[in-house]
Amino acid sequence: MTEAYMPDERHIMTLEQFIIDQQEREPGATGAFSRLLRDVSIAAKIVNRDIRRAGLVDIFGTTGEINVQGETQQKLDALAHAEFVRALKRGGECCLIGSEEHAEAIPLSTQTGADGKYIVLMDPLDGSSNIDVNVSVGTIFSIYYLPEEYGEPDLDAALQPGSEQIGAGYVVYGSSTMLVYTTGNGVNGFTLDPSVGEFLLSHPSITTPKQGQVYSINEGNTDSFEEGLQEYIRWVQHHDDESKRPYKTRYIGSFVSDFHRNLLKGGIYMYPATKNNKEGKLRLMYESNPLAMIVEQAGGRATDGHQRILDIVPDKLHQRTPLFIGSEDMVKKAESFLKKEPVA
Ligand code: P6P
Repeated sequence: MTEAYMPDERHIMTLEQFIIDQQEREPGATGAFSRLLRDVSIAAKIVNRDIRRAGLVDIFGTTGEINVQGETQQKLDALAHAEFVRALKRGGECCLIGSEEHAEAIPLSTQTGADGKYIVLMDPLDGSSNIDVNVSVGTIFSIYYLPEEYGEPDLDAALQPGSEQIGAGYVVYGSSTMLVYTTGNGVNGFTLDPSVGEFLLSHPSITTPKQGQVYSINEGNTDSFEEGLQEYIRWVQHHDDESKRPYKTRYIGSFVSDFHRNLLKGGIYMYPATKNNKEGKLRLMYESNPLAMIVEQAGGRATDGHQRILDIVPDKLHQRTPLFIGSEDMVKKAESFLKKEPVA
């Protein structure tokens, strides 16, 4: 008798199955959070499809609109925003969305009648000015509970410090498309297999090296960096075999991509206050907080140069913050220069 076909022994774990397994470890879990994550992953697949076709259909370029950030809105920014809103509205688990592409928070429950209890804050497509030149871009999302005291969700309900996030993640649309997320129990990465349309567990239990040899910053702004930061940049560029300096500079103008590389290989991403961005450029609620949760869960560190990002109490949806994020020892070293502490 011929042997039955035995599939490859590798244990193929889909994102859906992983989410269900995680849910089964949560006593009292209703499945609502799992469904919310499923809704996000569906939108990510649709945005991925749109991005991969961008060169072939008329979705390159700009909408002619200026978004709330005062930046020219790319067609794909608007498309990505619409896809995530549509998926979250259809799923019914989300009651309020905050998006880089929309000036005001978007309440969903009144429109759908659903009683979703999650708030999703997101940058639907970060780094989108890179799309026309085929450089990787990303989606970043942050998930909070709607606090008990709020009947109707409104913006105030969303303005919680990052330490209150119950989930955070990003999608990087690069040489492959990956979804990386945490719910506070470690960080896991899933790679989209386009042949089956599933995100498959490819990077279980991601941890980030305590030390790396890569620094990511726009050195075109050096003149406006505070003195301590200018000293730190000179320090990383100084030759020293023992500490493997000079470090490599890698900065591609797409935060998610720079962050993802540094997360896996070790490194530091810095966007400090500059003359043009006196509060820093990265947004607190839907860029810095979610990736700060991820990096801390992976053993890294994220501050504004002085205080933990996740401790910042927000007062505006689109507020910005200086950001130093990545390998713990590298962020601490940069902070020591910012404090103008004696350099060991
Ligand atoms: P600059 C993209 O607009 C973004 O928000 C990040 O993805 C990226 O790291 C940064 O801004 C690039 O900004 O000022 O260096 O061009």
